[in-house]
Parts: sequence; C-alpha cells; structure tokens
Amino acid sequence: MAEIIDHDKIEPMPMQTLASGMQHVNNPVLDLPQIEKKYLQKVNSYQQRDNSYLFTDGLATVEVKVVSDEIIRVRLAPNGQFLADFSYAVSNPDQHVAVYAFQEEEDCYTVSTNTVTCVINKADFLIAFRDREGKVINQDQSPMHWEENPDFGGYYVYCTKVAEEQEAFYGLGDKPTHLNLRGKRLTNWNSDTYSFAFDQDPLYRSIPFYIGLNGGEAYGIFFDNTFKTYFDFGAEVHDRTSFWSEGGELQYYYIHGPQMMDVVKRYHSITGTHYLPPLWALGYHQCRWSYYPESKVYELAKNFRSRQIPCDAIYLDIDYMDGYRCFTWNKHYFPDPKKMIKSLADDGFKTVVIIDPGIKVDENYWVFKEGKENNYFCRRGDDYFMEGHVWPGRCQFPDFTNPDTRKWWGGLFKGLIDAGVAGVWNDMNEPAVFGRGTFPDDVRHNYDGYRGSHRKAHNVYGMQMVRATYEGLKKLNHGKRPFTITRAAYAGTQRYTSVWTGDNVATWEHLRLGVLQLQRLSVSGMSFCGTDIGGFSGEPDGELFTRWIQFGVFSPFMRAHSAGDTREREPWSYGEELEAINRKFIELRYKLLPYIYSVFWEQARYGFPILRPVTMLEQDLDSNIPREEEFSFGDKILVSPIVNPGQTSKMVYLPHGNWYNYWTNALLTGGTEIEVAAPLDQMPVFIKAGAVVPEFPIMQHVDLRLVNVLKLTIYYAEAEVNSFIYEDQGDTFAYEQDVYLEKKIVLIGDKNSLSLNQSTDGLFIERYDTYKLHFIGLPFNINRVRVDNKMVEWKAEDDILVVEVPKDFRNIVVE
Ligand code: MIG
Repeated sequence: MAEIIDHDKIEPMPMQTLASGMQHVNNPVLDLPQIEKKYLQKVNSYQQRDNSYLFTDGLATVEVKVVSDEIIRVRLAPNGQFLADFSYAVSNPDQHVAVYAFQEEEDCYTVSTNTVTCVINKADFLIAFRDREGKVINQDQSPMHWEENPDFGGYYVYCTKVAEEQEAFYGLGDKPTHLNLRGKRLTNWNSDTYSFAFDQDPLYRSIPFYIGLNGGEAYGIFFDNTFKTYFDFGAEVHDRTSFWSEGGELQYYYIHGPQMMDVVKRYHSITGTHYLPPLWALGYHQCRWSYYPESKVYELAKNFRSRQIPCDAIYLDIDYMDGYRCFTWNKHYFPDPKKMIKSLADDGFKTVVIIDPGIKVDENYWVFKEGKENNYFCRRGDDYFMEGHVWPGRCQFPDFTNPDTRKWWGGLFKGLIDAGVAGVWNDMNEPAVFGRGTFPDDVRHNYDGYRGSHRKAHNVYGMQMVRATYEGLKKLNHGKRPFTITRAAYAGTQRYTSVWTGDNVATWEHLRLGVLQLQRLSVSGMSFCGTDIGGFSGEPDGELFTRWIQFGVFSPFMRAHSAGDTREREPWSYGEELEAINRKFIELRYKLLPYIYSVFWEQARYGFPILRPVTMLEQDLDSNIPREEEFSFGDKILVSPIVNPGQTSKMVYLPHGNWYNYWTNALLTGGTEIEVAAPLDQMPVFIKAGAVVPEFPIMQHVDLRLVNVLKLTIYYAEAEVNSFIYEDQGDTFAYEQDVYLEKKIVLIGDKNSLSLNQSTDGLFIERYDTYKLHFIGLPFNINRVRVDNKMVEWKAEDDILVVEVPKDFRNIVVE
C-alpha cells in the first residue's frame, strides 16, 4: 500500500484571537485516542445504477457518478452505507450527460464521458482522472481512508492526492493569503475574526472548492462537506494534496477543465450563480457603525447631494434598533422610520438595515415569543436552549436549518419592507457569540430534516440565515429583486446574496489583502463581493482612503464602512483635494455601470467569475502564478490597484495582446511589464483592444439613468472581437421572462477600416434612441462612415472619431 500522510502528526493551527478576546476551542482531531486508520483495499466487485457506478472492496463502497460531461462525483461509504444524498450547496445535481461508458480492463475499471475518464485501480482502489488524450490530470496518492469517531459517531474522512511538482492551487474563498495556496494548510470553520491578519485562518467563510493548475491545465475539486474541513496543498509533504473532514461523507466533485474559466463556470453549474442584482446595488454605498439619529442620516444624504458625489445606498448598523432587538426601531433616534426612508428614497437613496441572528431573551418581545412558542430556536444536546450573549444581551438563536424557521424568519421582514427598507445586511452569522466565539458542538439542528449537531451545521448556519432573509424579501418585495449582504457563507451561498470580507483594518496591508481576497472569492464562486472600503477598524489617512476608493470602483460590491470608534469617514472627510479625487472615482464607477452590469449578467447567466487574476487570463504562462495585483473585471478591463503609500507609478503586467491606457488612450502592447503613471488621482486601468465599452453619463444615483443617448467607446483592434451589453428594467425579475436586451457587437478591424455589427436578443426596449460612438486608436485616415449602408456625418475631436447613430444600427463601417 502507498505511504500516506500521518494525520496524527499534523500540528494544530495557531489559535486565533477572537473579537471578544477569547480563544477558539482546540481542534478535537488532535485530542483523539489512537484509532486505527482504515484504507480502501482491493476492489472486488462493482454494480451499476443508471449513471452511478458502485465499487466495493467487500466492506467499503465507493460511488462514482457522472454528473455532466465534465463533472464526476466520488463518494465513500466506509461501512457500505452512504449518508443521505442531501446538500445545501448543490442546486443542480443532475445535469445533461451526452454519453458515458463503463469498461472493465485487466487492472482497472473506467467510467468515461466524452471529455473525462475516471479510472479506478483494482489492486489498490486508487482513483485518477484522465483527459481524452489519456493524460492524467488528477490522481490519488493513497486510497481514500477514514477513522471511526468514537465520540460523535461517523468517521473522520481523508483523501490524499498527488500534487505535481509545478502545480499551483487557487480557490477556497476568503483566505487572506497569497493567491497560490501551494505550501499552505487551511481550515474551513466560519469564524468571527475581527482585525484578522495576513495568513490568519480560518476566517468567516467556508468554500471547500479549489482549482489545481499544472502545466497550463486546470481542474477543480469541490469537497462538499459542511463539517470542519482541512486542505493541505503540499504543506505537510511537498508532493501531496490532502483534504479531510471531522465528519460527514467523503464526497467530492472532480471538475474537468482544462481552462480555469471553465472550471469556475462548471462549479457554478453545480452550486448556482447570483441572480442579477438590482442596479442600485452596484452603485456606491455608504455605511458606518452607526449613522444615527435620523438627523445624522439626513445630513449624510444632504452632503452627498450637495457635494455631487454619487451614492445609492445608506446603511443603518445595529443602533437603529431598540436595544439591538431585531425587527424593531429605536423610536428615540428614529421617530418615524417610514417617513425618513421615504424622504431618502425621494432623493435617490436606498436604505439597507442590519439584522443579526441573536434574538433577545425577553418575554415582552414578539419575535422572541413567536420563536419560543413555535420551537424555532436552537437547543443544546440535553435540550436546553442554546443561549449566548451578543449585542442585545442574553439571546437565543433561530435554527435556520429548519425550513419552518426560515419561513417564519422571512416573514419577519414585513415591517421593515413596509417601512421602505430596500436591502438587508446579515452580520454575526458564523454564528458569533461573545465569549466562546461560537456555538458549542452539541447544539442540535434540524438540517432540513436530516438532523445534525453544530459540527455539521456550523458552516451553513450563516448561509441558511441569509437564504431565509433572501427568500423572505423576495416574497415581500412585490417582484423587486432583493438585495442582501452576508458575512458568513458556505459554498452555494452566492445564490442568495453578496458578501463582504468582514472586519478588516485601515492599513495598506489590508488594502493589498482585499485585492487578494476579492480575486479569490471570485474564482471560488462568490463573485459579488467587496471589502470595507477604508478599513473597518483603525484610521486610514486620506491617501489610503482614496486608494481604497479606487480599488472599490473595481470591486464587484462597493461600500465604505467603518467602526464606531473611528473618526468620520466619508468621501469628503479628507479635505477638498482628496474629495475631488474620490468624487472622480465614484463617478467613474457610475460611468462604467452599464459595463459592470453586463459583467454581472455574464456571471448570472453563464457563470463567469467577475474578477479574474492574470493567471486565469493566461494560464499557460507559469510566470503569471506569482502575479497578484493585476486582475480583470469582466474580460475588457484590467486594473492594478495601488496598494502602497507614496506611490506615483507602478510596474504593471499586461497580458498578451493590445491594451489602451484608460486615462490617456495610449496603445500598449502586452506580454510584458510596463511602467504606468499612477499619481494619486489615477490608478492603472486598461481597456482591451477591440472592446466596445458602454458608459453612462455622470449621475448621482441610478434612478437618473434614463438618458436619451448612450455613449459607446470603441477601442480599435486589428482583429475580430465580441462585446456584450446587457440591459433590463434594473430591479425586477422580468428578465427571467426574457424582458432583457443582450446586445452583441462584433468589431472587425483591419489596416484601413473598422466595422461593427450589432445583433440583439430579448424583449426589453431601452429608453434612449441614440448611441454616441467614440472611436479610439483608429490607425488610418477617415474618409467616410457608413451606417447600414448610408453615409453619415462624423467629426474628429482630439484624435477621437465621434459619430451619433441610431441605437438599432446593424452595421457600421469606418474607412
Ligand atoms: O461585533 O454591527 O463585521 O461590519 O459594523 C461587531 C456592528 C458587530 C461586525 C461587522 C461590522 C459591523 C459590526 N459588527
């Protein structure tokens, strides 16, 4: 038998300090008595059930299931009995499979689709995945193994795979460390980690999905296990990757590539994507702990409008509540919430409120009483209620894994929605408890009828909370798209919500961490993500704040937030000069909104990640693996945020091909690093040659977008390049009934001419009549411009050709 990792020798992760100053409980794996590890033995028989194949060594059973042409799921039942096939993460377990085949060979069995072959070795039960050419993409280093768990029942389950010499690893959600996870061991256990540090682990989210990239070829592994899971990417032994769990089933999906983009897309095909967010959710959001009383909120709103700094949402943190009781208002601070929210809405601001999971133990509080009467709160192993202290004092906690509890919870938002609240922010849902950090393991959960202790439900608690919130808002919202934001998450949570990276710090290091975390979240299936702009705790100086706003423009979710004990921190807090720069960049966000919205459509509809590390853009170049600061937002805009103080220029790597500097329109040739000017009022932003980028005029909030003319900037390339522009009503689900407009513009450039062909799909009718086209970088002298075969007028302004054309043009030729 192959040599294996001795998991008993694994050192505990360093203990982390929690917000409350308490420590995590020790890792129980380490305190176990010596228990025999068992390994799969020789395969002695198999059986087929539809697209599943069951192999056994006489005792244990392994199921190999063909999920799609590119996805194969492997499950292990140590004693032959599989656990219930239930997953919170997976929304689409049975996909289309063109063909699959089974074969018995002398030394192995193979299960194949037309793209991937899973090989099960008879002698040692090692499993491998090969591509069509027979090349091994991923293989077991030792057979799957397990240890019985005498304390809780079930098994600790382990899978150990070969890590190839040059293999790099991506994914795993919010880990605040280098993009390439090679050499790291990481844990998934949702944790409230105030002021977390570089390399600290675990943080708030558990996304047990990684991508391996070796020699330019990528694949993914999604270990769908909600217990505390561990991943080791060659930390313990250089040439081994292991993942293991403290319970549940060893169940993983092998996701074939070889393109990283396709791996992420296919991961999304199993776990879902975020629906199209309301357009206002993509604007600039202003948050702080907390804006109160009402007069403060009005003053904030007035400042935005009088200073002409665009903003779409204002957040109310916990102080809006009465003694931190969820679903109540502090009437002293907010005497008439409905009136205030209406007045903000009239001025173009949406109001988002925080809701925590802890419900105050208070017999005079209707939420507590209803929860208690209906048995919606979590209980301990011995049937006591799970009680713990959080902001309201002594609290009980809804069991969001109970479908009845979720339904009740969703309905609790009626009052807030009736008052005009537009979005909900779910915090503290790791769940966080003052003192010991989180719930004890013995807390019981309904787990949608499949039952489990907190060991099993911990990592999905926040996901099910925000799911309940989302589902409630969807019902109450009269057809409008909900907007939610969560701190804790598990794989699949992207179906319900956006996320933010939690309590970061106002330091340059944290700005850099944010750049890493958002890229990582994006390739891990959680594209709708953002950081607290400016840093939650601590004081940013003006320069740091401005650089963070700049990164925020290219963060899928753009919200400034700060802790209560910090100085006020709005875009105007650092003097006029910086205010002007902050305004310029928030304006840029609004100008780019039609592009940004189209990128969100590509995410929702096709499962493309929003932020893409350069490695993903050029995965065949190993030299890209260490690059961490350049990334693209969608496939047309590449940025490299400034993450160091005092910097006025930056060496930026541009992938192969031609790019335009967004600020100067200078044409640049990629495939190399170039030095880019980056004074404080600029950050490196590049547009891919051949792109057609739609732009809104500057507006103070998205309700003002109903313009007569839409600007399209066309960046010449000597090539054929497709661009997509997506439009719809912006806040309803009518797009699901085809009320949207997807425009495809094909640019074809050669030495002496440029043509654009437009085609459209969908039933939505845009309000504007005209496009104002700006052509950048035309390398030839312009003689004429024809639109649908008719000559039209044109003018040239500073090397830019400007033409107005009807929005429904089919063909334009510039020559
Ligand atoms: O224990 O609601 O991460 O964004 O402002 C702190 C107060 C609770 C933590 C969140 C932060 C929020 C704060 N919350």
